Amino acid sequence: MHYLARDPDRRFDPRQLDPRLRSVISLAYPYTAPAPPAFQWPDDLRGRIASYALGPDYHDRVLAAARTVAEAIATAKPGALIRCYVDTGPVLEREWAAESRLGWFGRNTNLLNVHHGSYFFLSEIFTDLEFEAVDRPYREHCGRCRRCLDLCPTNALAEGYLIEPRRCISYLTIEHRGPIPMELRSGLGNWIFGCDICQEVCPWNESSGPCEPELAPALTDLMAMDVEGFRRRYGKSAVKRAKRGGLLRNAAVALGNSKNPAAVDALVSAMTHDPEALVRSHCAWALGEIADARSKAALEQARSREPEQSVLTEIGRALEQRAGTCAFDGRNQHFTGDEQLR
Ligand code: B12
Repeated sequence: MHYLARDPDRRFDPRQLDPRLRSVISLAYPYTAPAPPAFQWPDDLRGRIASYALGPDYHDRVLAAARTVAEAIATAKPGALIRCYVDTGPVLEREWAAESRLGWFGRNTNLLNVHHGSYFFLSEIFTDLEFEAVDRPYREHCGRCRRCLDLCPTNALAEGYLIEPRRCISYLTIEHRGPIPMELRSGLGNWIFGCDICQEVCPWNESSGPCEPELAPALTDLMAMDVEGFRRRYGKSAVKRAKRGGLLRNAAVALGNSKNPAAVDALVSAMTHDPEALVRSHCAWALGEIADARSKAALEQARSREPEQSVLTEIGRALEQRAGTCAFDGRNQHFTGDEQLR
């Protein structure tokens, strides 16, 4: 996310963008968030997608809504300078929204308000119009609650309203390119695009009802998806940002986390045929996590024909992992040297 470090002056002061600007109008656009799914993970091999990314790409929806407001302003004040933003420009959206009293800056680092929790998008209209400022006191309602901090599986949140994005599942599954750091893979669980844990556990958030299974894609189907299939399924959704390779990488990690032997065939097939080394290497890792005779045989076979060093390294590691694993009830049992002696 190096783009965040670009143009810091413009980020902090929109007048650097255009000196005529005088006001920021902050808009909040609520979205619905289904409850954690009813399906039985890891028996049912489905991946979770953050609720903001279910349905059509929010950028289009939110920008269209902001433009409707902008047009109303333009009609009332012909000739006014008006610019709309959603996520796209160098704009600190939560800070403007907090200044506008749309909510408070929550411990999970999202903006929260008492009506919608944190399930709303932000957008802004920058304008040269001046308004009479009506200030209201800033109140925060997190109190001593620290559920989001305690329940984040990768410990991405810290005291002081801070996030370490490089540990955040949302960052890892959407923005991060390349391999998922080894020590964070298990924390991803079955999240394959974004994550809602720090929102789901927040007492201010309410779900809109049960998560239908079709909102949680079958992971083994995803592993077989080619570029065209990805474009057809996710071309109009925010999920396209992860790109096909990123999404399949995440799905492979989720399948590895499931430790469910029903994932083996799809993983072996993708490790053998997928055109992207990133996907093949994460399939190798996942096979190392699943105690099943087929995964060991497939890893050994792949080792003899894999051209990419990065994948070979993962295959080697996975085979070592398999050597320290014994099949028991179809689930992995990991031993340290001491435990094996007992
Ligand atoms: C980069 C980014 C991310 C990154 C990094 C997140 C981050 N905290 O910076 C990642 C990929 C991890 C991410 C994840 C998510 N994101 Co995001 N993300 C953004 C984006 C594009 C930029 C954020 C930014 O500028 N960061 C820069 C750094 C410098 O900010 P910072 O680390 O938070 O620190 C600064 C401020 O926060 C401030 N600050 C720190 N502490 C405090 C305390 C108080 C009281 C105040 C006033 C200020 C303050 O000072 C710091 C220095 O300036 C914004 C859109 C935008 N343009 O604003 C959306 C945005 C913040 N994301 C959004 C969403 C929905 C999410 C997710 C929920 C998506 C998901 N379900 O997976 C998760 C939530 C994860 C989390 N707990 O934050 C929404 C949030 C809506 C809301 N209600 O708050 C936004 C506003 C997009 C939008 N247009 O709606 N996101």
